[in-house]
Amino acid sequence: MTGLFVTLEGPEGAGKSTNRDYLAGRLRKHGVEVLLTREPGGTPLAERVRELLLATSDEPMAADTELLLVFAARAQHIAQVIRPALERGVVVLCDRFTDATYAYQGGGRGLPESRIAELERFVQGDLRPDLTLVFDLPVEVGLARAAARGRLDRFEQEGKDFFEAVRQTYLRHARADAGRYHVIDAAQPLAAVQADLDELLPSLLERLHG
Ligand code: Z5A
Repeated sequence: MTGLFVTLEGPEGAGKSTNRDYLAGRLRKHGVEVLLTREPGGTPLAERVRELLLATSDEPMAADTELLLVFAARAQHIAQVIRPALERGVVVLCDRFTDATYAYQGGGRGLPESRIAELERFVQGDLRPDLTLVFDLPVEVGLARAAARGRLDRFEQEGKDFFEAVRQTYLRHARADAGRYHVIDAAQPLAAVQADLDELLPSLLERLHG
């Protein structure tokens, strides 16, 4: 039996973590085994790489260094956590994955998509998410939510253009593959976002048991 690999994506403050926990609760009510994880991170070693990626520093991080660190953490996460869970038939709910690399290192930093695609093939082989939920919202709304939390990390200190490019990259990828992506209006009140997730639940359960 193989599990289901579901990723949650979107710009800052889109509600990915909040809704990942909500979806996990709904699935568990149906007796489904769920594993919650995140990127960058998801294992002790990958979490250390996350710290490097998010920390502000006097030494600027080259865009290629950032890209390679993201994929180094991902290689560890896949080997230690994601593949073993999927092989056990578990539903993996992952807060960000390679779509974030296309959005942040591709759209935001301007690295060529072909370079990201090459690393994607190298690190992931044929592993791709079965479903990607894109929580979409205007950049200013997300940044306001992130700012309300206090101290900003290295990414959150980027300007509005960076985040607009991130958002547009997510939307472009979603338009190109309607079978894998599901875009959710994350600017709605939380209850409305979660009602949208409730509507998705039957098809998720069907994919799992079908
Ligand atoms: N990154 C990268 O560059 N390349 C990669 O390949 C990967 C990642 C994988 C860390 O990610 C950084 O790594 C990220 C990109 C980069 N950039 N940054 N920064 P992260 O996911 O840990 O960080 P994040 O995007 O900043 O997460 P976040 O701001 O915590 O967002 P969230 O998880 O989407 O939101 P949340 O914590 O669920 O909600 C934020 C707040 O909004 C919270 O107070 C909620 O109660 C509130 N909220 C949520 N939904 C609503 C609605 N609908 N209405 C009102 N308020 C709401």
